[in-house]
Amino acid sequence: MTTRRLCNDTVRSLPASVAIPAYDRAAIAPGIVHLGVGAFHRAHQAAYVDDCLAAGETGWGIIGVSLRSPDTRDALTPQDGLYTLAVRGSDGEALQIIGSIQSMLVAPEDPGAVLAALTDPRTRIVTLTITEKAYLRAADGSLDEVHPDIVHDLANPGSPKTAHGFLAESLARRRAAGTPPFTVLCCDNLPANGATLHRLLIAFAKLRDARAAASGDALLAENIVDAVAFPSSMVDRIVPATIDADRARIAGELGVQDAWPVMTEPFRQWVIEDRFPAGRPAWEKFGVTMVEDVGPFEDMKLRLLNGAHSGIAYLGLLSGHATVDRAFADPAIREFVDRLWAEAIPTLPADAGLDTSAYTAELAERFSNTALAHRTAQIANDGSQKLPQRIVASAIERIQAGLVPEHLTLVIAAWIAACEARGKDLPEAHFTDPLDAALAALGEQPTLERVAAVFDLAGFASGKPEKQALIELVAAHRVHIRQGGIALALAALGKTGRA
Ligand code: CS2
Repeated sequence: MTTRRLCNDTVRSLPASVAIPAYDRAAIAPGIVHLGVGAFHRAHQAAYVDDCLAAGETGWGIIGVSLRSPDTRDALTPQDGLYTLAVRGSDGEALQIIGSIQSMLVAPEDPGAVLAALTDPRTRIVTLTITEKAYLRAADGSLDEVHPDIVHDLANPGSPKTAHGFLAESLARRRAAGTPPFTVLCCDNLPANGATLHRLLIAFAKLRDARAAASGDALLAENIVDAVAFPSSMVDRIVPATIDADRARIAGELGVQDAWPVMTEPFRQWVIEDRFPAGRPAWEKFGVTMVEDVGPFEDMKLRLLNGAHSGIAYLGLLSGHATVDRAFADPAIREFVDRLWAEAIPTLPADAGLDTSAYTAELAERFSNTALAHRTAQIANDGSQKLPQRIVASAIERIQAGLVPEHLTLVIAAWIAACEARGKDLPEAHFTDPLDAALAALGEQPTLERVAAVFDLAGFASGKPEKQALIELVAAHRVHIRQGGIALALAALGKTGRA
């Protein structure tokens, strides 16, 4: 087995079947700082940017920032930022070396270096994939002002920990230096993701401003409202976590080691609101859809793809299925997903030209991709952060329309049951959730009280008149799961009372 690494020196000697960056990496200037350089970013935005660089653009290299762990930097720096993207379809695997990430920074090691990259006038776009929980929202969706990291960042603006702290401080420094602001492009699975981050950042900036008022600093919050663009975007590509067998297989095919290749599917989609005052790569040349309002696309993706994903994950885990394709091949789960879609589709705007039949047909094909081995436990992580936009929002709208969101609420009940099954039918840390400690502290309770307590903790349907009806539906499913497992809960569908 080879010990040579994939890097600038070895990339030219890879087998001809492997696509390599067809451009001079040394001639590329950085233009994008990306926060959250996980596998998703490397399979999605970094691949689109790589296409633009290959087409001759030179000003949009990516500086990757990890807000927490050094793992990705440790894997990629010895490889000059290069890594393999393995595109796995039912007809085989295509390998491509991506060259768009030029350098990597680890925020906790050197926040000053991250601020330097963010304040560099060449940085004109900041993209983010930091996962839902890193936006630090309280149960009601507003900024969690008492979160220890927010408190830290307010007290130490020059050495932040959070995305909010980095964005606020660098925008303030750019303004002080007369450098125009960068565009902030959120790429996380949140509804109205750009507007949501904009709102949270203004709340954070107001807290900063209140502290700085005494020293007479200019108001940052106003600057963020007036001068900074936050286009929303819908991102889509399924990216299962890399396992050691993938590393071994890729090393065999490349003839050199890649410490962290990224696995993905052939499908990819990116819909972006076209508001980039400081310029942008010509993404539209590579299949990116530039629109005025991304809302309908975002809702369709969150409610149909991600909603079904969460359903498949929790129902799959409770039925003993380790991967999405296996769960989706289970006739009971397959039928459930079709009905879940039937419940969610009427909540999407009818006049936005969405072709939901074509979309769900394509989703069914993507979920059946056996080459991906996308683990149900991976999707099960952070349910409390994901379910509001994937499931709860559509369930509320169904009740508003006088209909019963039976299938949608079963996903919530299955989430609760899967959380409780850890350490019993499922391994202890099979998946995790920011609410784990709070959930564990609830202790024994009757089902209805427990479901209500979980809703309160997670902020599901917070302040909505439909909340109680949802709690009752979830509790009824929960009783069925307790009595006869997920099979009984599925068999009972269609027999619950009207909302
Ligand atoms: C998944 C998503 O892990 C999850 O929660 O639902 O990561 C999903 O694979 C992507 O959003 C697809 O674009």
